[in-house]
Amino acid sequence: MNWRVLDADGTPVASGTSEPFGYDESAGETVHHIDFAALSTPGTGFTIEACGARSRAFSIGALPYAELAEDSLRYFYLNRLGTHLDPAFTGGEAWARAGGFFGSQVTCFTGTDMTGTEWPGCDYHLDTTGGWADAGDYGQYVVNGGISVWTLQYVYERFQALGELAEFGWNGERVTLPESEDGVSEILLEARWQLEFMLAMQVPEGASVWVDAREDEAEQSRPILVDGSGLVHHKLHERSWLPLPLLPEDAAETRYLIPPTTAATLNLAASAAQCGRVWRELDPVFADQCLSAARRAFAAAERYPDLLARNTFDGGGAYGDLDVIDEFYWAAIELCLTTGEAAYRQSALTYREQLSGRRPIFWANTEMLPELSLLLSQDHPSLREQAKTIVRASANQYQQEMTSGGYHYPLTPSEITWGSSANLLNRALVMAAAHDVDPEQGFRDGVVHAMDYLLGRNPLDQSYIAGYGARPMRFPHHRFWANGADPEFPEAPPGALSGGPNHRIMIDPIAREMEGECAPQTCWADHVDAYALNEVAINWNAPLFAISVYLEATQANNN
Ligand code: 9MR
Repeated sequence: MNWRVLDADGTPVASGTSEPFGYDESAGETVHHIDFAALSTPGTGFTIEACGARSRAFSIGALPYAELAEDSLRYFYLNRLGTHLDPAFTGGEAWARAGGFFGSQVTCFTGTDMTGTEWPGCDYHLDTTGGWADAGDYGQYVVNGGISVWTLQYVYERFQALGELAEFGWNGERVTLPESEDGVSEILLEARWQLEFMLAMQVPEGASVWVDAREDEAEQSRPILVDGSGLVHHKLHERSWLPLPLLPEDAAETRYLIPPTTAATLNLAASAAQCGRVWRELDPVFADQCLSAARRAFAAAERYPDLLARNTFDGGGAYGDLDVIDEFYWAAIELCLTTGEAAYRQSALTYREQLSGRRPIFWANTEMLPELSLLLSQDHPSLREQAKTIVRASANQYQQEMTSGGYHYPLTPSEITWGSSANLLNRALVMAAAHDVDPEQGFRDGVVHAMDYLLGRNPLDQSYIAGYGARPMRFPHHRFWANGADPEFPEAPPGALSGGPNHRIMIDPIAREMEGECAPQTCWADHVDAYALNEVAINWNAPLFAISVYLEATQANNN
């Protein structure tokens, strides 16, 4: 088919013939490709004409990702608990609100879990005030906290390695926070807000705690009392799910520490180890606190390597994970990078042997994270060379998968599941790192395609990012951005990312209705009740931030 691009005055500025791709099953459409990359004149009001139809108007801008980078970081401030959200920092009055979950002195879960087992509780309280809400719920989960904090700190470390922090203003000039301090990166300050919560979830030295010691296949939990020193509680939430909408100040139910798990313990070990190096110069006391917590956590995880999280406690997400070798590998490498100690290196190599391949990054699949950290280090040349090979191989795979799909984006139908937007962005993160290593392979194009897809170049003609694109997501499943449920509550703020299409775990009331009726890429709705399709979450916004800053910086530097 012939196509042309018109400028705002209707003058043709580019034209060509489409390339038929054929039927794309995951999109449920027959697709043609057009390529107008040659058109780079900045302007607004461009449209594409083909087959007698006209596209929405679009712009061509010099640095389109800069504002998104700031908004996607502000997402985290907007989800802080244990603090009032001050309009000076919210990027708009609508998202300011009173705080809740102040003076959070919590103790261990007592009573009956979902498998019918009684839990006796523990004799200590932890002050867990602070941290971020995980998502549309106010639950707080160490497992998901770990990958999110790691991703923010990784962005910081990459800039630091390239010497580009100040050049792009990420030394405190881009996003203002209550803690802002001259020269200190807002990226680190925001990550610290959550990290301090995670540190507070660690069992005090010498305290005993009940953990679930059930065998692999057992349906019922089996509490045993252990020396909890260094272990980390899996999560913190109420006995049952809170209603929506709900202001944090109105949340009055008691919250409980859910028993420690090996995965939560290793999530703290990995992200606190990384903290131990990124804060070294800026705040040595905090860096020491992080590193010592990380060491204790790692030792505790080695003492109890099979405290596995399952769906046992109601009122919050499960964040279950039955394989923690990848978390062991991740934590060992981060500790090795921070301390340079041979024992951590040896331990990392042992866990690495046991990995079964390199899965795409996901909150439960963390074995690629340490490879990205290794790329930034000068200290372990042989590990770094191996990391390059591993990252390149994954990027090649994603690139190939991209070219075999009609919508030309690096995701496979099997990953169009709960949180698919982040699956896509995490693949983009690996392609971005591969581009750093090997700029000649076109990997950065894959990153751009991933972002184009999220911003609207998709079969639903939908931007999954609030405030961006022609038809942005507006009504997420969120207890405060709950305009979809109650007009008194705000819509999603700019820079918040929807979980995205999901054709695999269609368990919410909206998704259930669509099941079997939608092509994978179209199983989505901008609906407040669609928590499996349209929630937001810290581990999804973190790679959105990472990719926005990456695209902004690489575009500005022409690399
Ligand atoms: O992101 C999580 C996804 O991978 C799981 O399939 C899903 C069901 O267990 O849970 C998602 O995480 C949710 C968490 O359990 C509770 N807070 C909201 C999270 C995002 O929907």
